[in-house]
Amino acid sequence: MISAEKIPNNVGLSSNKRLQRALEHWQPKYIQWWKDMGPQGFQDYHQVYVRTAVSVDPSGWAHFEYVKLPEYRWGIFLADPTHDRRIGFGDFLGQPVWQEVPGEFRNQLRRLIVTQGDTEPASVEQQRWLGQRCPSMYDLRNLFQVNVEEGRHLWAMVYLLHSYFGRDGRDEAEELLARQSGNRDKPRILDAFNEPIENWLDFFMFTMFTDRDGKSQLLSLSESSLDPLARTTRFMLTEEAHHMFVGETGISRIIERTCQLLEGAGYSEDVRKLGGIELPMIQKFINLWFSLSLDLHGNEISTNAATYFGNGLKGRAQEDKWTDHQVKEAIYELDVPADGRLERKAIPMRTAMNEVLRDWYVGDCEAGVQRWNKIFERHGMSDRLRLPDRKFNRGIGMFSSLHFAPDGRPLSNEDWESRKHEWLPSAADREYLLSIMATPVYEPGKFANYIAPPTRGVNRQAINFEYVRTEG
Ligand code: BYC
Repeated sequence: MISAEKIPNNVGLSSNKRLQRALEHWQPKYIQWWKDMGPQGFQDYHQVYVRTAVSVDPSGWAHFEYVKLPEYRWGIFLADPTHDRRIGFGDFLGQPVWQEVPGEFRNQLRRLIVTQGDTEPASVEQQRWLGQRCPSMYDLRNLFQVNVEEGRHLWAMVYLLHSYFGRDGRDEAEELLARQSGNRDKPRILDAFNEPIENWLDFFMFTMFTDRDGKSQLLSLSESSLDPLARTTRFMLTEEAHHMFVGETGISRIIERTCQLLEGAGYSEDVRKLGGIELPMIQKFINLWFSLSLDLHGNEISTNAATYFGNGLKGRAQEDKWTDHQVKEAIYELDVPADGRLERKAIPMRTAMNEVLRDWYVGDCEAGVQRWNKIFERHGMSDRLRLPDRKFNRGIGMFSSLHFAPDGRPLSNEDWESRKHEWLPSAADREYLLSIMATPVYEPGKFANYIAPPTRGVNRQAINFEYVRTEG
């Protein structure tokens, strides 16, 4: 039975019979999906200390308790409405925002919501085996926190589909549980969400870089003229921040530990011999997940993006920081491959909206990498990590048929094939990572050898708090 107690919400669920009926049909399928495709081995006998959103005010969205994962209360929340909110960009600038979906934009909005929704369960599927290889109980709990919140983000998109898209929306909601990450016949929509995440270096890089694409896409959707979409995504951003924290601090702790191991051995030892993760390996995983996440922003030149902007469906991150919100005349300059060279070209900015968002994203990633580099400074080491050039290893967009080194130098096919494992993880790298993660660390307060403990625990609990309890 669907109830406000089981599904905390601020969308008037108890008085909305139509939505209740739709969710009553969908929810059992969701739970079945969670059991089949969610965290493997942690469904029945474990209680996890997680945060549950029970309202959108500061005291309500971080309510901590022990929960059995399938009993998590996935809620539906919209950020508080803005009084007299007006459309902030595009051709309808200044008009009141929409509380219903305009017929002429129905397909475009559905596509955006389905694409966003598809990524959420995909990430849970990608991460489902990680609990078996976790570096500590603290990290195990953070993994599950991220997983349940991605589940809630799926609920957020399903709420929109059920409430505003009628029968089509119901069908799409079912399909969101039918596609599967990495499945040959029914893959997830966007490429990065079909990549395996089999070790914790992948996981931390994914939450650093791919969740940050989540942030940039959610920022741009939170500008939408469709007010329920804007309010839903605005609230999702509060949770997304924690996911990026998990990624950024996870990598910080690996770097910290590597520096400690190097120091302890007088900088002469091979870090692998000490059971740590060497810096070139960390760089390779940056190269991989940054480039995959750049792809998630779509083609550099995109009429889809121009249409979304013109129609007011998807804006820019922090649209109010721009002065021109219509962008009818503005141009954008970018390097376009032509006859084996790059040529500077000016294109209408509306068609470059994916690239504009990518610029914002690259800046946000760059700041994160600089924070990592501070760790080397503190240790008095000259090593530095860096983002690869944005043309490197691209699978989507105008550079996808060409090859470039991480510094942006063009490469022939042969050079690329012979050198790519200098820059991207090889099978041997992955094998090594699995070997040091083969034995999970489940003892409170203990950490795997390759990662330093965090500086503090969750919700002011101690680092050695029992974040995951096994039922007796
Ligand atoms: N993989 O004109 P274009 C998150 C396709 S992450 C495969 O550039 P558009 C999260 C495209 O579908 C954020 N295909 O497309 C993070 C199109 O195909 P068709 C997720 C791709 O629409 C961690 C064609 O190429 N949210 O939340 O302007 C954990 C032409 O491309 C890809 C969103 O993505 C790709 N990477 O841009 C959990 C927001 N890229 O129609 C969650 C909603 C492009 O020709 N989505 N294609 O067959 C969008 O805004 C847009 O769909 C995209 C693509 C920016 C993704």
